[in-house]
Amino acid sequence: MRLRRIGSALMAAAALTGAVFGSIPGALAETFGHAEAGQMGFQPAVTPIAAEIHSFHDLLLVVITAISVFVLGLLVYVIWRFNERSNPTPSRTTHHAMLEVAWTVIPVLILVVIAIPSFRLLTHQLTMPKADLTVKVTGKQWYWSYDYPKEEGDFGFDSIIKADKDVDTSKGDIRLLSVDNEAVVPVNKTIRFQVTAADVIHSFVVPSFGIRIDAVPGRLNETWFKAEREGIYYGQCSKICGKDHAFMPIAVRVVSEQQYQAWVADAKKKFASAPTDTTFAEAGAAARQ
Ligand SMILES: [Cu+2]
Repeated sequence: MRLRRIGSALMAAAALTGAVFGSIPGALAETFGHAEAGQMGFQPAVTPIAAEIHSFHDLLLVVITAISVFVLGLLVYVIWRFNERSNPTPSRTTHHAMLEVAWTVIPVLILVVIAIPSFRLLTHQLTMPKADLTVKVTGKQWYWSYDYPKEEGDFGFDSIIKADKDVDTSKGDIRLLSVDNEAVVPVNKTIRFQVTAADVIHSFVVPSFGIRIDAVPGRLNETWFKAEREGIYYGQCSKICGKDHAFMPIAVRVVSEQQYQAWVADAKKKFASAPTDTTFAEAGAAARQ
C-alpha cells in the first residue's frame, strides 16, 4: 500500500517535471519575442548584441557558481576540521605572506577576466553603426508613439495596449502585450531608435533585441539593434511612470524588406490624417531645439 503510494507520487513528480521541462525544447525551436510559461533562461536573442549579453551572462554564471561553491567548501571544511572538538589547541599563526598575495591577486585576475568581455560588450552597445532607418520613440503616460523620418514618408502613430475584449489569441494576440499599432522595421537592417518622453521618465526595453534605454523628457537618447529574425518582439516600460506603467507594452514587428515597404506605403495613408497628439508635437519641437 505504502509502496504504491510512493510509486504514484514518483510518477506524478515525473509527469510534473515532464510538463515543465518537456515543453521547453519545443518552445525554444521557434523564436518567441515574449515571456513563455515554463520558460527557463532568457528569451532567444535575435540581435548580435542580445547574443553577446547572453554569452556574457553565461560566463558570469560559471564564475559566480565556481566562487560560491569554493567559498561554501572552505566554510564547510573549517567547520568540520577546526571546531573545538577536532582541533582543541589552535595554531597561533596570524600572517601568511603567500596566502595574502594569493587572495589579492586571484580575485584581481577574476575581475580582469570579467572586465574584458564586459567592456567589449559596452563598446559594441554604445558604438552606433551607420543606421539604415531611424525611428523616434516617445514615451507617454501611458503608451508609446513612433515617428518615422521624412525618407519613409514622415508619419507617426500612437501604440496603445489592446483592451482585453480586443485581444484575439487565435490571431496571436497576447494579453497585456499586444498593441493596436506595432512599430514595424525591416529584418537585417541597422535600426536606430531615438528615445524621448513627453511627460515623465519611461524606459524602452525589448529583451530579444538586448536594448534598454531611458526615455527622458527634454532629452533624446538613442540605441540601435539589428534584428536577424523576422517576428514580433515585445517589451515593457521599465521605469515606474505612474498608474498605468504596467499597461504600456512595446511591440516591434520585424519583417522582410518587401513587407516593410508595403507597410510603409499603407501607414503613410493610414496615419496621414491622424498625427500623434499635440503633447507629442510640443515635446518633439522642444527636443529638436
Ligand atoms: Cu512608462
